[in-house]
Amino acid sequence: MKLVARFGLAAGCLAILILPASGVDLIVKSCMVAPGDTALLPVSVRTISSKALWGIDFALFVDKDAGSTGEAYAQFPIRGQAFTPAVSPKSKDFQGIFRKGFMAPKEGCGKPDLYVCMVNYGGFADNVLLGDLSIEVSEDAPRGKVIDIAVRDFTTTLFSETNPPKPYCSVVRPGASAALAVNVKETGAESAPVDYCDRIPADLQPFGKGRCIAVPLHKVAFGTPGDVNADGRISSIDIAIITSILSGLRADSTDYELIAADVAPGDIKGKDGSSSNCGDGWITKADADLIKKMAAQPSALSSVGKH
Ligand SMILES: [Ca+2]
Ligand SMILES: [Ca+2]
Repeated sequence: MKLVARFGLAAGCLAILILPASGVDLIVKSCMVAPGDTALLPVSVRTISSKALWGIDFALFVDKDAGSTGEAYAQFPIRGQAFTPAVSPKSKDFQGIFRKGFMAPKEGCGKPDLYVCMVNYGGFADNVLLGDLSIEVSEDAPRGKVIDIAVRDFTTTLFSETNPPKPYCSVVRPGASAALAVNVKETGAESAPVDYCDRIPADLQPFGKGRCIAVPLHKVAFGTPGDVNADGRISSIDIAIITSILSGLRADSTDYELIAADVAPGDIKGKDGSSSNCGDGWITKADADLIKKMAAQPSALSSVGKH
């Protein structure tokens, strides 16, 4: 099998990843969000192939952890808006985003909280932003906690043409699947393996930024960007922690610490204007510098990224 070597520096070490020459990386960035606010998680893909990505679908499951009232700490909005596509469909294209329509799961499978399907005739651009996931976080979500957005296999059901439609065939679907075009014609698409990335692939590491620590992907952390120890304020303690992360002295950093420390290059505002945050998926000196600014001037984060 033809193999492609991908090189990069991760956690200060030379990492050489050997991956199949064909496939798709599915990248869902993590986000820090205050309790009671809405998190926006950018979803992007890139094709590890010279062939164009034609279509992709994936089923998402949110951790069901809940507070004393029984309300889940994090969930997709009830009415639409759980996924906002960033790719405009052409006449033949298809975009489907479902929260319902799945039958009781088969053994070993679950019922997804959200299913996203996108087909783009002629292919997507490479390294394309597909859209943004919206996730509502409850008021009683505890600061410092992290929940996961998983991609897993699921059961779906096909319906007959009767009125009302009757389910007639239950199908187990892979958690994520993709189709690559063999050529530019509308025939010959082939299925491709999807890697739901836990970290941004090392070869996408920003160049010339010095030491880079990869931040966990597809997670929502409850708290304030830059408040690395989740004590409700940004202080010298947070500066000390990110300094130790960057120096390699804190190898056992938690997911929360890493997501909270990834503040640069700037913020992404929530739909309601609240301060949500998605860093670039890497902790570098720029993050330490910005946290130092934030400790001295709490508005430093919101002033970055506006230009
Ligand atoms: Ca703090
Ligand atoms: Ca960063």
